[in-house]
Amino acid sequence: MVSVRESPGGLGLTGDQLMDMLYKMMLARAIGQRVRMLNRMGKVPFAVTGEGQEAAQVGTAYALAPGKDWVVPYYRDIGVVLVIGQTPRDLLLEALARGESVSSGGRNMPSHFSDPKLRIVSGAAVVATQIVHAVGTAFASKLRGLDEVSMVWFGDGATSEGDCHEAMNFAGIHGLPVVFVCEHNQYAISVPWTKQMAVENVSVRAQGYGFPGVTVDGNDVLAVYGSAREAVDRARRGEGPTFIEAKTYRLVPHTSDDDDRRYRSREEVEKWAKKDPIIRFQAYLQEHGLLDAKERDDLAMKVAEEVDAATEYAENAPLPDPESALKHVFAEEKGR
Ligand SMILES: Cc1ncc(C[n+]2csc(CCOP(=O)(O)OP(=O)(O)O)c2C)c(N)n1
Repeated sequence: MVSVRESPGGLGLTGDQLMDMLYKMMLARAIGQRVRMLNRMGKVPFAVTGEGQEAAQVGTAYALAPGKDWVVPYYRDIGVVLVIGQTPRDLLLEALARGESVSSGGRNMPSHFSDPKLRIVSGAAVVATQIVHAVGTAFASKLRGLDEVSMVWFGDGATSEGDCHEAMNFAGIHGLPVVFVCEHNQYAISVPWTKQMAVENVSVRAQGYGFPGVTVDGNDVLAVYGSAREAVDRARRGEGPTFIEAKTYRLVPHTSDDDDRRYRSREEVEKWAKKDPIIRFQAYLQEHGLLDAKERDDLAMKVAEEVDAATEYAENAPLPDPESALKHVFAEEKGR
């Protein structure tokens, strides 16, 4: 397993970029928590968020060129879309299904992110279908001779789907500029990873499709970034795909409809809470003299204020016009 513990300068990141990474991780956590709270208040019908997976999300997305590369997230990827340029307001409008939400104007399921100007590709709830879509955008970029990379995120359960194997096979054959990111959070709802794969590291599968696979500590944002940087650089050089397996843990139930006490112990969750990627990164920055306790608390305050302001804005924003419910579903008559 790759565990990059390099000096802050070693990965070519500036102090400002390191602080921005921490900020995006904290913002992703706070937005996830807010969406779950709004669900308990009866305001968001369904919440699916990614608390615990912020390092895997922010570390990978940070290697992309926002607005130029193709971003194909899955439902937990609040950290990904924040790095690419979505705002807390965008995310709260999306969660509350408001008409002005850029994702789908309130039509799609919550957490099905999309943003045409940022090249965030809309996904479906059907597990692993987005992996094929990302191979499609990568194929188009290659055919057109464009210097674009596609990155796609998915869970460990998604690696059992035919779509994942077909996508990897096609990408390997055509040497496509795509990076596969498996956020291995150890469960597919209640099914543990040991019932999804008979290998210790799912990254070994990449070899079967003719490209490199790497397993990384998914709670170490710099280790994740290091492997993503290398994968994106490879893709841009025309050397084809890479599979990154970021080993992490979902600290919250699968969704607001799930009771995780039915299939995992509190001791296990507690054990992983001690490896919280945000606390780890804060400690790392403090050790390197890049963050002190006051700056950390100020950042937490700024994040809380932004999420409050975004919530207030989104709660007051109008719901979609009921007339618009079938928009983009059926072909529209000419002239309408
Ligand atoms: C093809 C398909 N099968 C089943 C489901 C129901 N389902 C939704 S999420 C999920 C678990 C996916 O697990 P994983 O890929 O590990 O991602 P995680 O949710 O753990 O992040 C399942 C089975 C679905 N949406 N699509």
